[in-house]
Amino acid sequence: MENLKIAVQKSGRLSEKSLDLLKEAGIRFINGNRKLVSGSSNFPLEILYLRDDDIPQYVTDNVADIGIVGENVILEKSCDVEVVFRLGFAKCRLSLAIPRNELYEGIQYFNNKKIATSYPAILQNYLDEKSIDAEIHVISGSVEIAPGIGLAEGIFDIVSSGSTLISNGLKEVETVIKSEAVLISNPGLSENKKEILERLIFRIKSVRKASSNKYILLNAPNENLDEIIEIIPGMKSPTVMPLADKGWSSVHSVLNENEFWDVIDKLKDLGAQGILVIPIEKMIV
Ligand code: PRT
Ligand code: ZN
Repeated sequence: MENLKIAVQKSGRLSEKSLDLLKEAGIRFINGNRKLVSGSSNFPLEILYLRDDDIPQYVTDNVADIGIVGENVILEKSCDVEVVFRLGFAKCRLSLAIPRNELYEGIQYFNNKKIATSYPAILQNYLDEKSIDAEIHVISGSVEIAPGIGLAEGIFDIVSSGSTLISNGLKEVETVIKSEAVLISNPGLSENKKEILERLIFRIKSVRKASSNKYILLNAPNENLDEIIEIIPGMKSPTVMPLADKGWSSVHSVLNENEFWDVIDKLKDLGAQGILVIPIEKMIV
């Protein structure tokens, strides 16, 4: 059987999380010391370690079938790849920033100004949309120092906590796009590779779902059992077992993390006792 080839960042902000994701999906790597390629002993997957900027092109050219990369890189390069799954890590935004003391009254500020960036395509697109005529200065790193050394009046760069901007005396004035790590695929995968990709996505979803849900066990007074069951419906319906103590039942169910505290409060109001909440490792629905 053919292997599916996945390109991940060799070293950088996406590397650990990309490999963790594959590990959580139960995939074991052979010689996982990030040489150029490593295989898996238990899943038809080969891992290619590359610079993040090269990943979209490798996927377009079929050197890799799929890849994990920041959405910002895809948008900048406009390659022929499909985003098949949003991964939710490495979240950041691409923003325009200017020196802190400048007065900013709107996007017209940038008319006839110089903006330094490593993302000229996304920026040009945005400026065109807003009918702003600015000069784009492409630099590949340390964009945030450009205004300080007189290279540009503003910058367009990745922001996450915002502390890099602050420590360079800049303020964020427009957020242009939001980005996160995404799983991309070549649009023309063979049936066999598509099937492996689906299995991989299924595993990732199961792990994700499990981590956002908890297993809950509690003792409920029988007179409030119906109401309690309504609050924690679980995957199909909760398991209810009588306790030796008459008038009480043990209820087991699954609870979404987002509604956790709300539900716990309601359960306590309904007389639930001995509430135990346990993490779930995997969840197949
Ligand atoms: O060597 P290689 O080319 O593979 O890596 P790289 O240096 O190009 O990329 P890397 O590892 O820095 O980032 C990979 C991806 O992580 C990016 O393409 C984004 O999708 C995502 N990401 C998430 C970030 C950040 N957060 C981030 N904060 N990428 C860069 N930064 C930088 C930003 O450039 C700025 O200098 O961090 C600084 C801002 O951070 P704050 O927290 O001070 O606002
Ligand atoms: Zn890069």
